[in-house]
Amino acid sequence: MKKLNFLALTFIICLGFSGMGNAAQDGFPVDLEGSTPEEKTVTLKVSKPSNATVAIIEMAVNDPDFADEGTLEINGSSNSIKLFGSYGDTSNDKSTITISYDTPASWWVDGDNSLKFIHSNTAGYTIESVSVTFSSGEKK
Ligand SMILES: [Ca+2]
Repeated sequence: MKKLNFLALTFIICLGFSGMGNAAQDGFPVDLEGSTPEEKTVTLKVSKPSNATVAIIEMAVNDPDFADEGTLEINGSSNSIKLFGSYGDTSNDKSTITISYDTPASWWVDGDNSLKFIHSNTAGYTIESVSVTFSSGEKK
């Protein structure tokens, strides 16, 4: 009977987390399809494990069709990702695709993180959602 209760509880917790994953994120979508230069900063809360070495940031982006549309700064200008580098391909015109970048875990803090999206060239892009996964970098 105890085991059943435990399973039920696990199930409820999983449901809770999946519900959170589906909820609209504060500050998103980040719409940067105006005239350049423009920028928007959003706060993203993450849970960073103490042994994390790598943070994989995954973004659903609409219209990442050029290599040099802008920049993402994570907690300051010294931690920046070029948008969209090799993902920037004209075949992504007006499409939403999921892209991901490996970043050093040291760029991130446990709790609130500042993500500054800068639009510097082209017609721009929209970031629809962002998620971050931490890894200890050990081979599995
Ligand atoms: Ca674009």
